[in-house]
Parts: sequence; C-alpha cells; structure tokens
Amino acid sequence: MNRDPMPVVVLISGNGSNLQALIDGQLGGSLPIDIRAVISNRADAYGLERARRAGIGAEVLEYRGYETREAYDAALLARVRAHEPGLVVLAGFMRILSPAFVGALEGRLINIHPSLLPEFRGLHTHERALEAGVTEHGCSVHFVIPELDAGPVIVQARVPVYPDDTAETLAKRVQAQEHRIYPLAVRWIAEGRARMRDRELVFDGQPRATPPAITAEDALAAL
Ligand code: NHR
Ligand code: GAR
Repeated sequence: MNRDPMPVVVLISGNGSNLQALIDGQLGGSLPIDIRAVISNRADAYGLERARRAGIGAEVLEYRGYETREAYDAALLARVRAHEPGLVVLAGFMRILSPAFVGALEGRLINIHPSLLPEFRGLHTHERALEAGVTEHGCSVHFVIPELDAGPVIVQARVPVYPDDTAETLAKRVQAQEHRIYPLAVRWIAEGRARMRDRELVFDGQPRATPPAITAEDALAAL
C-alpha cells in the first residue's frame, strides 16, 4: 500500500547522530517520512547543521526567557504543531517534558533511551550500567508518556559489556545500535504497523507485552 510520507518533527539537543540516521533513511528511500523541521533547545547543537545540510528547516527554541517549564513547553508545542506532524521524534532531546506537552502528543511522540528499559531510566545510563556490573546493556525506543522513560517499548537492541569498557566505549557500541533501531521503529509507525493503545504497544494489530517487546535481531530478520 502506498501512502504519503508521514510528516515528522525531530527534537534534539546535541550531536544529532540519530537525526542523521533518520535523514539518511528518508533520503535513501527506506523511510516513508518527510522531516518537516528539526527543533533544538540549544543553539550550539551540531544536529542543526546536519538538518541544514539536508535542506531541512532548523529551529532553535532556548529555555532562556521563559518563567516556567510549562510556559516553555507551551511555546515548544506551538512550534511543533505548526508543522502538523504525524510523529514527533525525541533524538537526544535533554529536557523533561511536562504532562501537558506529552498529553497533547501522546501516541505520536517517541524517544530513544540509552538503556535496556526498564533498567536505568533517567540520565548517565552508561556510567550506571558499568557501576552495576551488568554484562549486557543496550537501547530502547519507546512511546513517551508523562512518566519519564516509562512508556511502552517498541524495540530494543542489546550489546555486550566488556570488562575494560569505559562509559565512552560502551556509549559508542550502544549508539551504533541506536542508529539501526530508531529508523526501524519510525518506519513501523509510518507504515501503521506499530502504535500505542491504552499505553501499550500494538504491533501488526496485536497487543504486545513490553518488555521484551521486539528485539532488533527479530526485527532485522523479518525485513
Ligand atoms: N518527557 C517525558 N514526560 N517522558 C519521557 O519519557 C521523556 C521526556 C523528555 C525527554 C528523553 C530522556 C531519556 O531518554 C525524554 C524522555 C532528559 C532528562 C533530564 O533529566 C531525563 C530523561 C530524558 C531526557 N533532563 C534534565 C531536565 O531537568 C536536564 C538535563 C540536562 O540538561 O543535561 O530536564 O533519558
Ligand atoms: C543518544 O545516545 C541517546 O540515546 C541519548 O543521547 C544520545 C544523543 O545522541 N539520549 C539521552 O540520553 C536522553 N536522555 P545524538 O544527539 O547523536 O542522537
């Protein structure tokens, strides 16, 4: 079935390597999406440069000047909505979003988190995984709900943790997997295969318990 590409807005704070994976998928024809805009809360985010290079509108909305988180989020929501996205993608976006923002976009808002959720919600996940001595770590794409990093997982990828790993070596291994599973999850949503209902994942019409959700290995095998 041929559909129009799904309009997408990507929110970033930094490097934008996950944004790049989505841009590459769009330009390469493997992702039926139209990235309408990239919005950063930081003016120095390198991802803005990646957007401009791809001919995508790059916008900055800094927190400075806003009195409250709610006021900032209302302005951010207005900016996002102006592009009429079918999907809003958090790609290394480093601000917690208020319930009003999440509620307005629930079911159309996803995030990639650098851990095997529900383990290691929040920040500094690689350091915490090393401190905990886990032998496996990874990343998760999930629908965003108001509770932080608690929404239904769509897909995860696992990586081994080696005894001599540092947070940097581990982050690099995890990020290589992020760049595989984020485009995959976005594609499933754009194709109508994955969606959220009653805060649970529905995949190909079937409710799926999460986790373990779908591993990247299963997903890639099914392509
Ligand atoms: N918002 C909601 N409501 N729910 C989620 O699941 C969200 C979210 C906003 C961002 C991404 C996230 C992650 O993948 C994300 C998920 C920032 C923080 C944080 O503590 C935590 C998790 C995530 C992003 N931010 C600090 C804050 O006060 C600022 C930290 C900084 O600027 O360096 O917003 O882990
Ligand atoms: C990614 O590893 C992502 O999982 C993580 O930040 C990195 C952003 O990289 N996200 C969080 O930690 C959210 N709290 P990128 O800007 O190169 O895509």
